[in-house]
Amino acid sequence: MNKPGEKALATGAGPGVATRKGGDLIAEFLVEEKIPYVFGICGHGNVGLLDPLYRVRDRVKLVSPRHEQTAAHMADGYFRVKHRPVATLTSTGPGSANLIMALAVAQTDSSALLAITANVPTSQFNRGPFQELNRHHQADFPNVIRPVVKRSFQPTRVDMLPLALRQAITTATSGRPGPVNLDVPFNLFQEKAEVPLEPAWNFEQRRSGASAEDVRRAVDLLAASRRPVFFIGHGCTLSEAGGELTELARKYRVPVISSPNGMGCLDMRDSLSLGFIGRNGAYPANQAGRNADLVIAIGARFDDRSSSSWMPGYSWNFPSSKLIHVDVDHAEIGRNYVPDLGILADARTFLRQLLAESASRRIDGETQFRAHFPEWHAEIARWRAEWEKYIRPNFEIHASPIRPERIVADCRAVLPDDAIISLDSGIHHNWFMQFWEARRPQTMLNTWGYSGMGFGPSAILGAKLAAPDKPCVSICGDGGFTMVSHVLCTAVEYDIPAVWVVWNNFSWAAIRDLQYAYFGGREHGTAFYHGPDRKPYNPDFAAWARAAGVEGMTVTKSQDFKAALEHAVKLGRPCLIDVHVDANIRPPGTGAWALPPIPPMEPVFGKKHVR
Ligand SMILES: Cc1ncc(C[n+]2csc(CCOP(=O)(O)OP(=O)(O)O)c2C)c(N)n1
Ligand SMILES: [Mg+2]
Repeated sequence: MNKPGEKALATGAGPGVATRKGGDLIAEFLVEEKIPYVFGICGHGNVGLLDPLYRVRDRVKLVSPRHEQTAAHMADGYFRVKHRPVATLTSTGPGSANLIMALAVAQTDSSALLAITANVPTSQFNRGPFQELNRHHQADFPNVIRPVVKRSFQPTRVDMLPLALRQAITTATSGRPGPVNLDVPFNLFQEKAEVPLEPAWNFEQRRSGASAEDVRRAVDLLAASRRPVFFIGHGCTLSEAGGELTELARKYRVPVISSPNGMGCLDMRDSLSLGFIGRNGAYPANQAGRNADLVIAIGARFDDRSSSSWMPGYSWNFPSSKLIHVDVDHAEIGRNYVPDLGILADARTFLRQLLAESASRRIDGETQFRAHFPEWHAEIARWRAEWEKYIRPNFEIHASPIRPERIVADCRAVLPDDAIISLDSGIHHNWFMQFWEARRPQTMLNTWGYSGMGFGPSAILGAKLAAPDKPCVSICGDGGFTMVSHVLCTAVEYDIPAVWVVWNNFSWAAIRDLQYAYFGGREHGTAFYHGPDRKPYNPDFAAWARAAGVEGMTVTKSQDFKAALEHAVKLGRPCLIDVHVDANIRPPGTGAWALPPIPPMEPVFGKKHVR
């Protein structure tokens, strides 16, 4: 996308604009907006756009995965890594319906993409043609997609396309990013109009800050605090606020708790980084959260997983702790906890304002604002030492099947700081949110809000296209990988050297463990078996990979994993490692999580503490 003033109107606005087919107009818009990829699957409804895309194929590459869900996850992954949107293209009806789950993932994790869907010709609206949904309204796909996008546009004439395209990209990328739908009736690709394209805004351009009064109040609260913490989320990452966060945290020595999508904004090797909070968080983070007297939440939601299901004393202690809640989305401010100070602002702008305000508090040229909190840091160091003593020995154990900690440790040892990992939904993710040490922003891609399986193994393809020079590794469950195993074909077809580490525990282990814990230790429908004696079953994932043309390895001993991963990362071709992980070792809960009315599980390490 272009910065303001960087370019004139696309193809020469004003008199002399060529008469173009709607399909060409869309293709040219993608070129003008520097959208380098369309991830899409064909259908009779969108063939009218494939031909215009052929004409711009040197500037907009069409990648066709084998399932629409994967197309949208790829676009989502691309945006999370590069912060630039790409498009998906799907056909009328079922092809577009296959997008829904992946759009929900993008929506709930604030990831922008343009979902171009095709619909039936306007002249056939309400006649019930092939693949029209019309029970309540003609060509009603926008109503199907509505809850999972920021906005759905359905232009019905070619001359409506320029405005719809501009508004679609602007809406997707500005404010809180998210997916946007452009639903195009079939005839618009073919019909012509003499209309200029309109350039879009981009999300860099909207950086609203806090009022001067609110900035002063925030610094007053920080100055009066003795036990402050930052709680940062995807909003910090999206606003590319890592530099400002790091500067502010280090200058005043404010510790940082992070949600998974905020990880890496502060290098997690920094002693100020406390990791994730909640049931699957780190003990020092839960201790700091529940003992803090001031929480400054920036671009972070207090969802159930990062708040121990809002039960006081497990992760947070509002209202006895004060809360400053900063977000670009007013709907998130005060959703679960009423803040003492709610601020509608961009994360980076707000952090810059805090830096400027705290530096300006001078008397005789000396900064009067020296927030170092030595007692607070002594307490945190003690919690960190207790936690380390409890967990560290398990990182050293070699075994077969492999202890989960070894996978996390060896991934960290092998992968460079800028490598990108994607996680899926499942127990493997819990291990990574508890123990992964992200060192750079945009390097840990999590399906957080919607937790959709299939995201991780698919998004890694988009991530690799966004960052071809960085190793891109999907760590995914055996169940989740099976859901989208066709990603192997796309990697081969388009030469995308992604790596999949299949965390093979022969079960839907995250759910199996809930069943064990809540329902008398029984297992039913949550593990994979074969034969009369119910032996654990899975396909031979490595052979499956090889059948697709991907290098495949099986690792059953922890001693072998590191070398296998090193090989995979260096290979320069797609590669899958099937890793047999011990299904019976669980990440230690340090907060709580509740599924009412079942009573919550108490932490196994640490305990509730209401101030
Ligand atoms: C598409 C989808 N279906 C179902 C679920 C519910 N679910 C969450 S975790 C999980 C099990 C995951 O199994 P696996 O991929 O093997 O990962 P593991 O927990 O074993 O690490 C399931 C079924 C989901 N989140 N997404
Ligand atoms: Mg599994």
